[in-house]
Amino acid sequence: MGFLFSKLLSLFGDKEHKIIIVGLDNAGKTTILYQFLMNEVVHTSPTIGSNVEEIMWKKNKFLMWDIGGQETLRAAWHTYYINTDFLILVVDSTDRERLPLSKEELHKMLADEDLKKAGVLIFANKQDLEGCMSAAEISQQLNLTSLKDHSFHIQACCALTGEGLYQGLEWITKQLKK
Ligand code: G3D
Ligand code: MG
Repeated sequence: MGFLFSKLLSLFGDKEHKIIIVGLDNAGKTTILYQFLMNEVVHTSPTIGSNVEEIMWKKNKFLMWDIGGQETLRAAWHTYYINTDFLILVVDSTDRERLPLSKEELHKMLADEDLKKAGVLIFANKQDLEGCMSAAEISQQLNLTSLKDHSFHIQACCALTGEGLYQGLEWITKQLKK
């Protein structure tokens, strides 16, 4: 019965896909989540623990988890990995100093068994700020081409205006059809 039900649901394109949004504190994760949710900028405060919201996009239903990125919280990221379809890594494109740390966290996460099948979307956020790194530069510094077992995509964006965010979701939607 459960199988039949989930089969029926998938026929209607109603399966819920789990996405986790990770990245260092201040990268823009919560701003992105709430842009997707209501297309308006909210005033965020540092996330303690996590926020979760259901987002519909082109008949696809996503359950998006925004996980707090402070150092003490990063140790708990792995508890969210199970059944994740997509991992969104948000990078503050002006934060050159901590890009190596983002890289380290990304490669550590992707080595986890529970994320073996997850697609990876990187948001090169804060493209509105002067002196920010380009998506190409971030891609190189994160060593994305070394990701042999995951499909990945990097998208430049500005979470404040929403620019680029839906191109990112579009990539995710395309992956679902593969
Ligand atoms: P986090 O959830 O990853 O920790 P937040 O990050 O979403 O809380 O955002 C951290 C700060 O960065 C916020 O500023 C937010 O407004 C800002 N921010 C997020 N995205 C962008 C962007 O694309 N451009 C610019 N210029 N700022 C952005 P405050 O001042 O509220 O701390
Ligand atoms: Mg947050």
